[in-house]
Amino acid sequence: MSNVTKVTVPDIGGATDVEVIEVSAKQGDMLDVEDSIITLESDKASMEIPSPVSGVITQWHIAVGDKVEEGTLICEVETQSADLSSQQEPQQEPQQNSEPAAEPVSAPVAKQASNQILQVPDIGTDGEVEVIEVSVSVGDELDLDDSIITLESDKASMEVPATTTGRVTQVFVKVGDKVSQGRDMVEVSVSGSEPAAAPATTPEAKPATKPEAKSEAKPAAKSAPVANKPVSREVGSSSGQAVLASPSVRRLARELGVVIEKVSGSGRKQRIVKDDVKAYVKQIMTEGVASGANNQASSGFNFPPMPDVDFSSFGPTKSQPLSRIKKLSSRYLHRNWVQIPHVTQFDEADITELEEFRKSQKANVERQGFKLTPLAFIMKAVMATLKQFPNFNSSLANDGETLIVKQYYNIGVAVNTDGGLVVPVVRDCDKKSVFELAEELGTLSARARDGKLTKNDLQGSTFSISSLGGLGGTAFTPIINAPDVAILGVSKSEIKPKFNQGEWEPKLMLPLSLSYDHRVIDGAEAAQFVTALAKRLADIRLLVL
Ligand code: CAO
Repeated sequence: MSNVTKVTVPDIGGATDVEVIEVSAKQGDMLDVEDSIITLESDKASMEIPSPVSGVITQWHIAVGDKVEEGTLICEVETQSADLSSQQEPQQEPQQNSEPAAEPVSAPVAKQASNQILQVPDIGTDGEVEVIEVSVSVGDELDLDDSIITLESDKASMEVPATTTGRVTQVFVKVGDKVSQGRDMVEVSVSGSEPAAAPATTPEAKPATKPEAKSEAKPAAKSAPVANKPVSREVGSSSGQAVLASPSVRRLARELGVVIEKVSGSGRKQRIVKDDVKAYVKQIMTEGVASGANNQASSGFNFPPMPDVDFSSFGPTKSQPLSRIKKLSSRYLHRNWVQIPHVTQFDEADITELEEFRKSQKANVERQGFKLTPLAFIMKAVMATLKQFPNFNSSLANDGETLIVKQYYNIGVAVNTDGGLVVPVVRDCDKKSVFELAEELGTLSARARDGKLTKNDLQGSTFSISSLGGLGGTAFTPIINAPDVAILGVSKSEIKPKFNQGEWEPKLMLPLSLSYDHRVIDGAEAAQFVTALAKRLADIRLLVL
C-alpha cells in the first residue's frame, strides 16, 4: 500500500528566512532515505536537508532562492507503508534534529584581564573535524561574527565566528588540524576591560537557534539536517558545476557580483577561499584596465568569441574537469602569453665533456641519496650567465618604464606533476654547488609531485628553466614565467657529427630554447646570453669560476 508523505523542513535551529541554495531532486525522482533533497544557507553555515523517507516525489514545492523555516513544505513523496512507520520519525520529532552544525558559538575563556582565548564551540559531534580554512592572522582586527576558521566534516562545513571584537594576538590552529570542542583557536586582545561579547561566552548565551542541550542532540545526529555529503557543494549557476566554498566566501562573491563557479579554488579539494575571490576580481579589473589602456579594438585584440561547438554531434565525448593546478596555471600562462611579447632564441651546447664528468660522479652521488642529472649543471651555468647579463635576472615594473634588476639568483624549475605543471624555486643558486643544486632539485621535485609545496616554495624566482630533456624533443618555445623576463627550455641531448679541425667528431649536443621578453631584452643580447651559456656548458672548468 502506498501513502503520500509531506516532507517539510526539519528543525534548523529555529532559524527563519533561510535561503535555499541548491535543489537536488525534482518531481518524479526516486528518493532513498538520507538522499539530499535541498541545501540551505544561513549567515553562518550551509546544510543539506536529507529525505526522511524513500519513495517517488509526486509534487515538488521549492525553488532555489526561496526562504524557508522549520515546517516549510518541500515535497510530497509517495511511499510504501513500511517506509512510513520507520522513516517519518525524523519529521515527527523535529526537535531531534538539533544542533545542526550551523551557527556554532565560540566559548571564549578569560586568560588575562584583556585577553581572551576563543575556543572551538560545540560543533555537534564528539569527533574531530578538519580545519579547512583559517581566515585570520595575528594582528587582524576582529568584529563580532567575523569568521575565524572553517571546519569540514564528511557531512558539513561550518564557519566558526568570532564572539568578541578585538585584535588577534595568537593563532593556535592551522589548515589541516583536526579539532574538537574546546580546542583553542585564537587569542584576542579585547579593547577595554570587559569582553565585548560577554553574553556569548557562556552556554546559556547561545542564540535561540540552539534550544536543545548537547546531550539530547547527539543521538539525533544521523537525521540532523547536516547530511551525508559535504554540504558546501553548491550548484548555483546555470553551468551546474559544483564548487566548494564556505558561506562567507559565497556571500563575498555575491556582494562583488562574482559568479563563484568561475573562480579557481586554491584550497584543499579546490575549495574557494576569500583570497581566490579577491584575486579573481583583481584579475578582471586588471584585464579591464589593460584592455582599456591598450585600446584593444583598435590594436587588433578584439577577438571574436570562441565557437560554442556541440562536439557530441560529431562523435562520442567525455567531459572531465581540469585539475586545480591546471585551472590556476592556465590563467597565468594565458596572461603571460598574451601580454608579454615573446621571442625564442635557439642554440645547442656541446656537453660531451660535461656528460663524461656527470657519469663519473653519478654512482657516487646516488650513494648519497640523490640524482645528478644535466639540469644541476645547467642551473650552475645559467646562474653564472645571469651574473654576466643582469638584465635576464630582472623584472619589468608595472609602469612599464623601470627595470628592477635583482641582486639575488633564484631559479624556478618547471616540474611536471600528475596534477599539472608547478614551478618551485631553488633559492640563492649562486651560493650552491652543483651537488647541492642537484640535491635540492630532487627534494623540491619530490615535494612537488607529492603535492607538498608551500606558497613560499613557489615564489621569488628571478629566472626559470623548463627541462623536457628527460622526455624528448628537439626544441620548444617555453612561456615566460612572469614576472621573470626569460625562461630557458632544455630538450634532449643527442650525439651529432661536428666538424672539428678537418675531422668529423661525435659530440653530445644539448638543445637550448631561450624565450625572452622583447620589451626588456634585445635579440642580440639574447643571442649573446645563449652563446655564453653554451660555452660554459661546453667547458666544465668554467662552471667552477
Ligand atoms: N638530455 C638527455 N637526457 C636528459 C636530459 C637532457 N637534456 N635531462 C635529463 N636527462 C636524463 C637524466 O639524466 C635522467 O637519466 P638518468 O637517470 O639516466 O641520469 C633522465 O633523463 C630523467 O631525468 P629527470 O627528468 O628525472 O630529471 P631532471 O633533473 O632532468 O628533471 C624535473 C627534473 C623535475 C625538471 C623533471 O623531472 C620534470 O618534471 N620535467 C618536466 C618539466 C616540464 O613539464 N616542462 C614543460 C613546461 S612547458 O613550458
